[in-house]
Amino acid sequence: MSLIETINLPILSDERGSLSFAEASSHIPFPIKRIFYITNTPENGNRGFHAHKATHQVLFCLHGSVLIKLDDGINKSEFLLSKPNVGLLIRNKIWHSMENFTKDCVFLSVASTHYSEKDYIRNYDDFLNFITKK
Ligand code: T46
Repeated sequence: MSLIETINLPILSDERGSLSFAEASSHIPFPIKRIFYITNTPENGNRGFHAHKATHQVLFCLHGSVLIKLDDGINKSEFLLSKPNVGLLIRNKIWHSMENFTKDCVFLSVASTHYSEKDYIRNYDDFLNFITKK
């Protein structure tokens, strides 16, 4: 089973450039509580390797590219994020990593929660225990 759920944003291009937009609860399937972004990534760098108990996110790569790997404890999927108008939905309880960043990558996440370290599961065995417990 594929874990890939992409969101295609409108893209309005003319001689001045390209404009995309996202609205909460229509393009983004949750009320947005937070955004964060990552820049200055070393070539082929990796980040993530965790899951969230409650947070849903949509990830975007506004420039460059990054390979996103998803794992629900049974199924694994990969998606190369490389188009500024294409987002990748990561629901809660999905182990994910961001790998092979290009040096010029501009990575953006819109998230459904405020930041809390308590929402993170950073150990893979803890993740498997969390998703199998009732
Ligand atoms: C995720 C992936 C896609 C904050 O204080 N506030 C924030 O909103 C965020 C996102 C992070 N932080 C602090 C927590 C750590 O001390 O920033 C530091 C680096 O965070 P982390 O090592 O979790 O970064 P990544 O790139 O591994 O993961 C990030 C997000 O944290 C995470 O939610 O799903 O991007």
